Amino acid sequence: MSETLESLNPIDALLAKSPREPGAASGTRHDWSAFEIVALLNSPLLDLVDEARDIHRQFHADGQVQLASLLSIKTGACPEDCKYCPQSAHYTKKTGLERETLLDVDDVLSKARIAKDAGATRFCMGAAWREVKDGEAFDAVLAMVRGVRDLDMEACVTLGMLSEEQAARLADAGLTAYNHNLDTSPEFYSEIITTRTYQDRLDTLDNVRSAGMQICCGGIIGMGETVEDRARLLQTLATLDPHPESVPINALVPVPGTPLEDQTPVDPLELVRMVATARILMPTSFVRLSAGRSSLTREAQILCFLAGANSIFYGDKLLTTENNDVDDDLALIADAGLRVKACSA
Ligand code: SAM
Ligand code: DTB
Ligand code: SF4
Repeated sequence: MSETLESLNPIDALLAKSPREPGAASGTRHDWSAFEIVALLNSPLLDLVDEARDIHRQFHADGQVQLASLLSIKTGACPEDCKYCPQSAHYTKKTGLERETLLDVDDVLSKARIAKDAGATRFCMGAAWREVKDGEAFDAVLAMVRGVRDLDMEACVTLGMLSEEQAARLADAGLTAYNHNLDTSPEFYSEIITTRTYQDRLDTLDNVRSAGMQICCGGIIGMGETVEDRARLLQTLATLDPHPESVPINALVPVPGTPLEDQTPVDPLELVRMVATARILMPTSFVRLSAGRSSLTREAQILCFLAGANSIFYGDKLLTTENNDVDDDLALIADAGLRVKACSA
């Protein structure tokens, strides 16, 4: 008897429309509805993980995990008011975070070399800026990008908003990817950030794409959003064409002194659902298990790998908060039977 869409279980029915050929990036869908995504996020956990695993195996058969190291090259005193962020100047009185000036190019490159020696293949540099301003500081960042590329590492920066010209200069310097997160749904955005709009973020992503660079764009769960907000974030990402090459999924790190300090910690299984759904929607992307990983057990992290995560931030520190121990991470990857991804820079 042939199956009709109605006779399939809810996940199979939803996915019956999605082509699955490995590497068939042009066959991946960019027309997901929020309704379909909510249905995925709410589906029985093991069915969801099964489906994500299936897609993950087809598109990432090699079982590799990308190790990306992160460095804050300019910390604190940011004019934006992102409620989750310890680097916002709006909350400094309560967070007590010291502001720092831009690090020297040589210091940054020596950190990149250390990261490379420890096994990282991507080096990500973050600045607590609202936007890039042309001048000495941007020139120094361009030199950092060139230096990281000369080390044969992938280079990623996150510097806030960018003009088309600035994006072109970063591309010229050899930047692999630009990170610019949408963080949450368009509807919930103004509850979290009031100093810029969702459209501002989308405009910068457009400029990055026009300059020919990869996009690294994801969000945060655990900020008080609904499942519909999570779906709308994922829908915004999955309807970009092409999809972002990297999708960082962060669990809120509730930093004391920020307005979100008292948020209930997110259930790790919610993170698994988010990872699995991102994997199903964006089969070829790197889905990065990002902030909040240090509060996960080894088992929860392995469940995230099973659900399609294939990248982590690797190094003792994220930007201002602690990250997992590097030896523990290498042991975890080996124990899960996975392999560290070699550099494709
Ligand atoms: N200022 C730039 C910007 O906002 O694009 C770059 C740096 S910003 C710290 C990079 C990303 O880190 C944010 O978009 C957010 O997704 C994430 N992030 C910051 N604080 C976080 C926290 N407490 N928990 C989880 N993710 C966080
Ligand atoms: C991303 O999505 N998460 C990283 C990176 N991209 C820049 C930053 C996480 C920051 C967590 C809080 C902190 O350490 O300050
Ligand atoms: Fe500034 Fe970025 Fe933090 Fe927002 S997330 S306050 S823009 S550093």
